[in-house]
Amino acid sequence: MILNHIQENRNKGKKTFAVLIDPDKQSESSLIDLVKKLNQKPGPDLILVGGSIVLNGIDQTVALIKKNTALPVILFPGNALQFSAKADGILFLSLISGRNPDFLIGNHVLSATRIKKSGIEVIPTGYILINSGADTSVSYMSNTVPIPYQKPEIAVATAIAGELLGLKLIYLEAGSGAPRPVSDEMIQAVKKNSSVPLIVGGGIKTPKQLENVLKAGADMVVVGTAIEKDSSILTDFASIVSKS
Ligand code: 1GP
Repeated sequence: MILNHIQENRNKGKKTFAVLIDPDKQSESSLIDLVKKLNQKPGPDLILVGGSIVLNGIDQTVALIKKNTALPVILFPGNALQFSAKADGILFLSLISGRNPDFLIGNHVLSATRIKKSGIEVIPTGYILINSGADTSVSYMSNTVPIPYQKPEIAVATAIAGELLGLKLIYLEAGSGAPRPVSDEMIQAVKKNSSVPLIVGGGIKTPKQLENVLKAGADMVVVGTAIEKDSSILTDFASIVSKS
């Protein structure tokens, strides 16, 4: 079980490393090459698949990834269309920093029956979008306003609300390709005030940024763009996570 794995890692003081694959940013051959690199050790613990808008087929992408790796593949859907029963699990995201009912319950209703029937692991996740200096696809596509970068107290209150609603993970998201990751101060504040595992992603491009995010308290980190641009950083990033 994926959630158990993240929780157990956290209980042992270990961090979890996830690589995000956006199906639209890969050709079939580049995807196979990337997945082969992800299989090397040290490497990620799991693979997330999704994006704010995905035009290529999620199902084919997941099938191709599964064919080339034994790593768990988790859906990270931008909307109800992004589902594949071939995945091992799904982050069932509530966009709790936003006030758009479509991303709080609408897409969930559209996809719930199919997800339940598939039997894949469902991980209820509080998704909190932070303004990290640029407009992001997720903010535009979800029609929600992110939490201001310098307002950790709003992120904390939002994370607490998510936990009280029964969500099992909190994901602090700067947005894919963000100019900078979520601040250390905000990560520390959310970590201090929540007891579920904390995921941090968006804008992590350098070893130093990765170290800071981990040191500030992320239990799991997600890296997409930096690895898409240069997969040679993978070993470096994976060893930083495993030593943290
Ligand atoms: C985006 O948090 C993920 O949803 C990863 O972001 O592409 O900036 O690494 P990057």
